[in-house]
Amino acid sequence: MNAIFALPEASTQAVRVDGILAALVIVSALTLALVFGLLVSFAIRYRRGSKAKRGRLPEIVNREFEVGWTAATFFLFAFLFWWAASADVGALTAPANALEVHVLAKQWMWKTQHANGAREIDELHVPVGRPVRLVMTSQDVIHSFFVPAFRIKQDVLPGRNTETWFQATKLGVFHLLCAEYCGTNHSAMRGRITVMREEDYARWLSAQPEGDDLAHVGAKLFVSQGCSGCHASSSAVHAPKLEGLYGRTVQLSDGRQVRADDAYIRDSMLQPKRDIVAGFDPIMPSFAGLLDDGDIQSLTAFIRSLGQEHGHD
Ligand SMILES: [Cu+2]
Repeated sequence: MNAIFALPEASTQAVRVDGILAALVIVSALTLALVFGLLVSFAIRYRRGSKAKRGRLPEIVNREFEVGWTAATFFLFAFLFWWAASADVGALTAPANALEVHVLAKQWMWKTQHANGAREIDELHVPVGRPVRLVMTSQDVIHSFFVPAFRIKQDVLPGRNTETWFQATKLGVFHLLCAEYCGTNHSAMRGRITVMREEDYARWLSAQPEGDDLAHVGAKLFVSQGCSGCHASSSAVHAPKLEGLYGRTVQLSDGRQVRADDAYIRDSMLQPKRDIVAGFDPIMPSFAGLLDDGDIQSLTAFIRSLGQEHGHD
């Protein structure tokens, strides 16, 4: 019990979620008190043998009263739904200026990678007061990225990207847990999120060993996996150009339009026959089994580095 009340409220989302929870508890408690109050008072007043007046309903209970009461409660519940749903939906889309961190989950650890290439295992260092966007995927089974102090929980799935974001409001070290049963050592799949001052974070980041950043790794894969044979701008093969692709709307040959986001780029590598770009032949082979999730993250980062139409909105 004590642990619940001792849980830190360490992100903007935590403040939002706690506000909704408090409001729901208060509304529920008031409703409960009203219903039980009436129940008990009526039971006493109209008990068998009491002298209370029985018969017709009092004047106040009329049609307008019923309509008003029903409408008022309807709008109250519609408001509660909108309020809670907008907080959940808002947790999915990060602000455009968010720091980007890639998360790779596997049995049984969390691997995180910062934009400059710095890597961590079961740890994540972030600055306070800045939105951090997490782009996550799993190497094996379903995991779930759960930070109780931030009130965020997002499933991490094999074969696709999921996203969430947070903005830490307190300095300190917070638990990172896996909230989806993922095998024998599920309960041991935990990490730490360290929230630091902006300048401490910058110092920490520059002290990390120079990892190749994702886009760099992706550029090497682009050549070694043979992508450049068709997709390089100098190639003679008729294949879609990748410059400026990221974030753009793509016209497909079957008339659909899709946005070239992480999911589209991933699908195009693994299931290239699914979304054929208008004006091109379905000649690309699938890279399923040839690229692992880390490779796909790197290639996606490389494609994004080739130019972007507009930010993540
Ligand atoms: Cu897990």
